[in-house]
Amino acid sequence: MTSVTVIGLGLMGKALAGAFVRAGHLTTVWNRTAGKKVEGARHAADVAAAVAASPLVVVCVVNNDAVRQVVEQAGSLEGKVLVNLTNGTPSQAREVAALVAELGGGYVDGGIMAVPQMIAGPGALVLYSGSEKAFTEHRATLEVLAEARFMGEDAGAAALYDLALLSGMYGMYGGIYHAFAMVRAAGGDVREFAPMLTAWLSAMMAGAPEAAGEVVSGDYATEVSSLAMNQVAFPNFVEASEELGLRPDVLLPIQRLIDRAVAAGHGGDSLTRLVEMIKE
Ligand code: FVH
Repeated sequence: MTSVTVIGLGLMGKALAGAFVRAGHLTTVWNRTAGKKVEGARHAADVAAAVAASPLVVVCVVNNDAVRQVVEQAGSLEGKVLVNLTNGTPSQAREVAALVAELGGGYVDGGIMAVPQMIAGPGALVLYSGSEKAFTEHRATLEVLAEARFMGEDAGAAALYDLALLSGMYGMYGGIYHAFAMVRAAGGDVREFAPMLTAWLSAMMAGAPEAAGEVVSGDYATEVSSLAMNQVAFPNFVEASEELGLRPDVLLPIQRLIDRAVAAGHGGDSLTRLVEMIKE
Protein backbone atom coordinates (compact mmCIF):
# COMPACT_ATOMS: atom_id res chain seq x y z
CA MET A 1 0.00 0.00 0.00
CA THR A 2 1.51 3.32 -1.10
CA SER A 3 1.63 6.04 1.54
CA VAL A 4 -0.14 9.12 0.32
CA THR A 5 -0.20 12.78 1.32
CA VAL A 6 -3.17 15.05 0.70
CA ILE A 7 -2.58 18.79 0.82
CA GLY A 8 -5.72 20.91 1.21
CA LEU A 9 -8.62 19.84 3.39
CA GLY A 10 -11.45 21.76 1.80
CA LEU A 11 -14.65 19.91 0.93
CA MET A 12 -12.91 17.99 -1.84
CA GLY A 13 -9.54 17.46 -0.14
CA LYS A 14 -11.28 15.95 2.90
CA ALA A 15 -13.23 13.56 0.67
CA LEU A 16 -10.01 12.51 -1.10
CA ALA A 17 -8.08 11.97 2.15
CA GLY A 18 -11.00 10.08 3.71
CA ALA A 19 -11.16 7.75 0.71
CA PHE A 20 -7.44 6.95 0.98
CA VAL A 21 -7.78 6.28 4.72
CA ARG A 22 -10.77 3.98 4.18
CA ALA A 23 -8.88 2.09 1.46
CA GLY A 24 -6.10 1.37 3.98
CA HIS A 25 -3.42 3.78 2.71
CA LEU A 26 -1.18 5.39 5.29
CA THR A 27 -2.41 8.94 4.77
CA THR A 28 -0.77 12.21 5.79
CA VAL A 29 -2.64 15.48 5.47
CA TRP A 30 -1.84 19.17 5.69
CA ASN A 31 -4.13 22.20 5.58
CA ARG A 32 -3.15 25.87 5.56
CA THR A 33 -5.25 26.75 8.58
CA ALA A 34 -5.52 24.51 11.60
CA GLY A 35 -8.71 22.81 12.71
CA LYS A 36 -9.64 20.74 9.66
CA LYS A 37 -9.22 17.08 10.54
CA VAL A 38 -9.46 13.74 8.77
CA GLU A 39 -10.00 10.79 11.06
CA GLY A 40 -7.38 8.09 10.62
CA ALA A 41 -4.89 10.40 8.87
CA ARG A 42 -1.63 11.81 10.25
CA HIS A 43 -1.61 15.60 10.38
CA ALA A 44 1.72 17.09 9.28
CA ALA A 45 3.06 20.29 10.85
CA ASP A 46 3.99 21.93 7.54
CA VAL A 47 4.04 21.38 3.78
CA ALA A 48 7.64 20.09 3.74
CA ALA A 49 6.84 17.46 6.40
CA ALA A 50 3.67 16.45 4.55
CA VAL A 51 5.60 16.03 1.29
CA ALA A 52 8.41 14.13 2.98
CA ALA A 53 5.92 11.60 4.39
CA SER A 54 4.83 9.96 1.11
CA PRO A 55 6.03 9.23 -2.43
CA LEU A 56 2.61 10.32 -3.74
CA VAL A 57 1.46 13.86 -2.93
CA VAL A 58 -2.06 14.92 -3.93
CA VAL A 59 -2.72 18.67 -3.91
CA CYS A 60 -6.31 19.92 -3.93
CA VAL A 61 -6.53 23.58 -2.97
CA VAL A 62 -8.63 26.53 -4.02
CA ASN A 63 -6.73 27.72 -7.11
CA ASN A 64 -3.43 27.82 -8.96
CA ASP A 65 -1.90 30.59 -6.83
CA ALA A 66 -2.44 28.37 -3.79
CA VAL A 67 -0.86 25.42 -5.64
CA ARG A 68 2.23 27.48 -6.41
CA GLN A 69 2.49 28.60 -2.79
CA VAL A 70 2.28 24.96 -1.68
CA VAL A 71 4.94 23.85 -4.18
CA GLU A 72 7.22 26.69 -3.10
CA GLN A 73 7.04 25.44 0.51
CA ALA A 74 7.62 21.80 -0.47
CA GLY A 75 11.41 21.78 -0.55
CA SER A 76 12.91 19.01 -2.71
CA LEU A 77 10.47 16.86 -4.69
CA GLU A 78 13.19 14.34 -5.61
CA GLY A 79 11.57 10.88 -5.85
CA LYS A 80 8.05 12.30 -5.37
CA VAL A 81 5.07 12.38 -7.67
CA LEU A 82 2.84 15.42 -7.27
CA VAL A 83 -0.73 14.98 -8.48
CA ASN A 84 -2.51 18.32 -8.72
CA LEU A 85 -6.30 17.99 -8.57
CA THR A 86 -6.92 21.73 -8.25
CA ASN A 87 -9.07 23.38 -10.91
CA GLY A 88 -6.89 25.39 -13.31
CA THR A 89 -6.16 26.23 -16.92
CA PRO A 90 -4.00 24.14 -19.29
CA SER A 91 -1.28 26.85 -19.20
CA GLN A 92 -1.27 26.85 -15.41
CA ALA A 93 -0.90 23.06 -15.42
CA ARG A 94 2.10 23.26 -17.76
CA GLU A 95 3.72 25.96 -15.59
CA VAL A 96 3.29 23.90 -12.41
CA ALA A 97 4.66 20.83 -14.26
CA ALA A 98 7.82 22.81 -15.08
CA LEU A 99 8.13 24.05 -11.49
CA VAL A 100 7.76 20.53 -10.10
CA ALA A 101 10.30 19.19 -12.62
CA GLU A 102 12.81 21.87 -11.47
CA LEU A 103 12.38 20.54 -7.92
CA GLY A 104 13.04 16.98 -9.13
CA GLY A 105 9.50 15.60 -8.99
CA GLY A 106 7.17 13.86 -11.43
CA TYR A 107 3.98 15.75 -12.25
CA VAL A 108 0.47 14.62 -13.04
CA ASP A 109 -2.34 17.13 -13.44
CA GLY A 110 -5.93 16.12 -12.84
CA GLY A 111 -9.50 17.26 -13.34
CA ILE A 112 -12.08 15.86 -10.95
CA MET A 113 -15.40 15.12 -12.63
CA ALA A 114 -17.26 14.53 -9.38
CA VAL A 115 -18.52 16.32 -6.30
CA PRO A 116 -17.03 15.33 -2.91
CA GLN A 117 -19.93 12.97 -2.10
CA MET A 118 -19.19 10.97 -5.28
CA ILE A 119 -15.53 10.28 -4.43
CA ALA A 120 -14.78 6.53 -4.19
CA GLY A 121 -18.29 5.81 -5.43
CA PRO A 122 -19.94 4.94 -8.73
CA GLY A 123 -19.84 7.49 -11.54
CA ALA A 124 -16.81 9.42 -10.26
CA LEU A 125 -14.16 10.13 -12.88
CA VAL A 126 -10.81 11.89 -12.68
CA LEU A 127 -8.98 12.93 -15.84
CA TYR A 128 -5.18 12.88 -15.64
CA SER A 129 -2.35 14.13 -17.87
CA GLY A 130 1.36 14.75 -17.61
CA SER A 131 4.03 12.16 -16.84
CA GLU A 132 2.67 8.78 -17.97
CA LYS A 133 5.38 7.02 -15.98
CA ALA A 134 4.31 8.77 -12.78
CA PHE A 135 0.63 8.16 -13.51
CA THR A 136 1.17 4.46 -14.20
CA GLU A 137 3.26 4.07 -11.06
CA HIS A 138 0.41 5.41 -8.90
CA ARG A 139 -2.61 4.45 -10.97
CA ALA A 140 -3.85 1.78 -8.56
CA THR A 141 -3.75 4.23 -5.63
CA LEU A 142 -5.48 6.96 -7.63
CA GLU A 143 -8.21 4.52 -8.62
CA VAL A 144 -9.28 4.49 -4.97
CA LEU A 145 -10.76 7.93 -5.66
CA ALA A 146 -12.52 7.36 -8.96
CA GLU A 147 -12.13 5.90 -12.41
CA ALA A 148 -8.76 7.22 -13.58
CA ARG A 149 -8.52 8.22 -17.25
CA PHE A 150 -5.15 9.28 -18.70
CA MET A 151 -5.49 12.00 -21.38
CA GLY A 152 -1.88 12.23 -22.58
CA GLU A 153 1.56 13.55 -21.75
CA ASP A 154 0.67 17.23 -22.27
CA ALA A 155 0.21 18.34 -18.67
CA GLY A 156 -2.54 20.73 -19.84
CA ALA A 157 -4.76 18.07 -21.41
CA ALA A 158 -6.69 17.09 -18.27
CA ALA A 159 -7.44 20.75 -17.48
CA LEU A 160 -8.61 21.37 -21.03
CA TYR A 161 -11.08 18.48 -20.97
CA ASP A 162 -12.12 19.29 -17.39
CA LEU A 163 -12.95 22.89 -18.37
CA ALA A 164 -14.71 21.77 -21.57
CA LEU A 165 -16.91 19.34 -19.62
CA LEU A 166 -17.63 21.95 -16.95
CA SER A 167 -18.46 24.52 -19.66
CA GLY A 168 -21.10 22.09 -20.91
CA MET A 169 -22.41 21.72 -17.37
CA TYR A 170 -22.58 25.46 -16.63
CA GLY A 171 -24.34 26.14 -19.95
CA MET A 172 -26.85 23.38 -19.23
CA TYR A 173 -27.49 24.53 -15.66
CA GLY A 174 -27.84 28.14 -16.82
CA GLY A 175 -30.69 26.95 -19.03
CA ILE A 176 -32.18 24.85 -16.23
CA TYR A 177 -32.12 27.77 -13.80
CA HIS A 178 -33.75 30.08 -16.34
CA ALA A 179 -36.45 27.49 -17.04
CA PHE A 180 -37.13 27.10 -13.29
CA ALA A 181 -37.30 30.89 -12.90
CA MET A 182 -39.89 31.13 -15.70
CA VAL A 183 -42.10 28.37 -14.30
CA ARG A 184 -41.91 29.72 -10.74
CA ALA A 185 -42.57 33.32 -11.82
CA ALA A 186 -45.70 32.11 -13.61
CA GLY A 187 -46.88 30.34 -10.42
CA GLY A 188 -45.93 26.83 -11.57
CA ASP A 189 -44.43 24.05 -9.45
CA VAL A 190 -40.77 23.49 -10.37
CA ARG A 191 -40.82 20.02 -8.75
CA GLU A 192 -43.55 18.93 -11.16
CA PHE A 193 -41.71 20.64 -14.01
CA ALA A 194 -38.30 19.08 -13.30
CA PRO A 195 -39.03 15.60 -14.75
CA MET A 196 -40.44 17.20 -17.91
CA LEU A 197 -37.28 19.28 -18.24
CA THR A 198 -35.02 16.28 -17.59
CA ALA A 199 -36.74 14.24 -20.30
CA TRP A 200 -36.54 17.13 -22.77
CA LEU A 201 -32.84 17.79 -22.11
CA SER A 202 -32.04 14.07 -22.34
CA ALA A 203 -33.74 13.91 -25.74
CA MET A 204 -31.81 16.99 -26.90
CA MET A 205 -28.48 15.71 -25.55
CA ALA A 206 -28.88 12.55 -27.60
CA GLY A 207 -28.10 14.76 -30.60
CA ALA A 208 -24.58 15.63 -29.37
CA PRO A 209 -22.75 12.88 -31.33
CA GLU A 210 -24.48 13.96 -34.56
CA ALA A 211 -23.55 17.60 -33.83
CA ALA A 212 -19.94 16.52 -33.29
CA GLY A 213 -20.05 14.93 -36.74
CA GLU A 214 -21.19 18.27 -38.22
CA VAL A 215 -18.31 20.08 -36.51
CA VAL A 216 -15.77 17.59 -37.88
CA SER A 217 -17.19 17.64 -41.43
CA GLY A 218 -17.96 21.38 -41.48
CA ASP A 219 -21.30 20.50 -43.11
CA TYR A 220 -24.04 22.31 -41.17
CA ALA A 221 -26.88 21.75 -43.67
CA THR A 222 -30.08 20.88 -41.79
CA GLU A 223 -33.51 19.43 -42.32
CA VAL A 224 -34.27 19.82 -38.60
CA SER A 225 -34.06 23.39 -37.35
CA SER A 226 -32.44 26.32 -39.14
CA LEU A 227 -30.68 29.28 -37.54
CA ALA A 228 -33.06 31.64 -39.37
CA MET A 229 -36.06 29.93 -37.75
CA ASN A 230 -34.39 30.08 -34.33
CA GLN A 231 -33.61 33.76 -34.82
CA VAL A 232 -37.31 34.48 -35.40
CA ALA A 233 -38.37 32.48 -32.32
CA PHE A 234 -35.69 33.75 -29.93
CA PRO A 235 -37.20 37.18 -29.08
CA ASN A 236 -40.22 35.28 -27.68
CA PHE A 237 -38.04 33.75 -24.94
CA VAL A 238 -36.61 37.16 -24.06
CA GLU A 239 -39.99 38.95 -24.19
CA ALA A 240 -41.82 36.28 -22.16
CA SER A 241 -39.06 36.31 -19.54
CA GLU A 242 -39.21 40.09 -19.21
CA GLU A 243 -43.00 39.98 -18.94
CA LEU A 244 -42.49 37.63 -15.97
CA GLY A 245 -40.10 40.13 -14.39
CA LEU A 246 -37.02 38.04 -15.21
CA ARG A 247 -33.64 39.09 -16.54
CA PRO A 248 -32.86 37.37 -19.86
CA ASP A 249 -29.11 37.33 -19.05
CA VAL A 250 -28.74 33.58 -19.59
CA LEU A 251 -30.42 33.74 -23.00
CA LEU A 252 -28.80 36.84 -24.52
CA PRO A 253 -25.36 35.39 -25.37
CA ILE A 254 -27.03 32.63 -27.38
CA GLN A 255 -29.24 35.16 -29.14
CA ARG A 256 -26.16 37.23 -30.03
CA LEU A 257 -24.43 34.17 -31.51
CA ILE A 258 -27.52 33.29 -33.58
CA ASP A 259 -27.84 36.89 -34.82
CA ARG A 260 -24.17 36.96 -35.85
CA ALA A 261 -24.45 33.61 -37.64
CA VAL A 262 -27.51 34.73 -39.61
CA ALA A 263 -25.91 38.11 -40.40
CA ALA A 264 -22.89 36.22 -41.74
CA GLY A 265 -25.15 34.36 -44.19
CA HIS A 266 -25.61 31.08 -42.32
CA GLY A 267 -29.38 31.32 -41.75
CA GLY A 268 -30.02 27.99 -43.51
CA ASP A 269 -27.55 26.12 -41.31
CA SER A 270 -28.20 24.15 -38.15
CA LEU A 271 -27.62 25.52 -34.65
CA THR A 272 -24.34 23.60 -34.56
CA ARG A 273 -22.89 26.33 -36.79
CA LEU A 274 -22.65 28.35 -33.53
CA VAL A 275 -19.45 26.41 -32.74
CA GLU A 276 -17.83 28.36 -35.60
CA MET A 277 -19.22 31.67 -34.30
CA ILE A 278 -17.64 30.97 -30.88
CA LYS A 279 -14.32 30.32 -32.60
CA GLU A 280 -14.48 33.70 -34.30
N1 FVH B 1 -16.11 20.80 -4.36
C1 FVH B 1 -16.44 20.44 -5.60
O1 FVH B 1 -17.53 20.01 -5.87
C2 FVH B 1 -15.46 20.58 -6.76
C3 FVH B 1 -15.45 19.34 -7.61
C4 FVH B 1 -14.46 19.40 -8.73
C5 FVH B 1 -13.09 19.89 -8.27
N2 FVH B 1 -13.21 21.12 -7.52
C6 FVH B 1 -11.94 21.79 -7.29
O2 FVH B 1 -11.23 21.22 -6.19
C7 FVH B 1 -10.44 22.25 -5.56
C8 FVH B 1 -10.75 22.31 -4.07
O3 FVH B 1 -12.15 22.45 -3.93
P1 FVH B 1 -12.85 22.41 -2.50
O4 FVH B 1 -14.29 22.13 -2.73
O5 FVH B 1 -12.10 21.52 -1.61
O6 FVH B 1 -12.67 23.95 -2.05
P2 FVH B 1 -12.78 24.59 -0.60
O7 FVH B 1 -13.70 23.81 0.26
O8 FVH B 1 -13.09 26.03 -0.82
O9 FVH B 1 -11.31 24.42 0.02
C9 FVH B 1 -10.22 25.16 -0.49
C10 FVH B 1 -8.93 24.64 0.13
O10 FVH B 1 -7.83 25.40 -0.39
C11 FVH B 1 -7.03 25.81 0.72
N3 FVH B 1 -6.28 27.01 0.40
C12 FVH B 1 -6.76 28.20 0.02
N4 FVH B 1 -5.74 29.08 -0.19
C13 FVH B 1 -4.61 28.41 0.09
C14 FVH B 1 -3.23 28.76 0.06
N5 FVH B 1 -2.83 29.98 -0.30
N6 FVH B 1 -2.32 27.80 0.38
C15 FVH B 1 -2.71 26.56 0.76
N7 FVH B 1 -4.02 26.16 0.81
C16 FVH B 1 -4.94 27.09 0.47
C17 FVH B 1 -8.04 26.04 1.81
O11 FVH B 1 -7.35 26.08 3.04
P3 FVH B 1 -7.99 26.83 4.34
O12 FVH B 1 -8.76 28.03 3.81
O13 FVH B 1 -8.88 25.82 4.99
O14 FVH B 1 -6.83 27.20 5.13
C18 FVH B 1 -8.92 24.79 1.65
O15 FVH B 1 -8.32 23.67 2.22
C19 FVH B 1 -10.80 23.57 -6.27
O16 FVH B 1 -9.81 23.86 -7.23
C20 FVH B 1 -12.12 23.26 -6.95
O17 FVH B 1 -12.36 24.05 -8.10
C21 FVH B 1 -14.06 20.96 -6.33
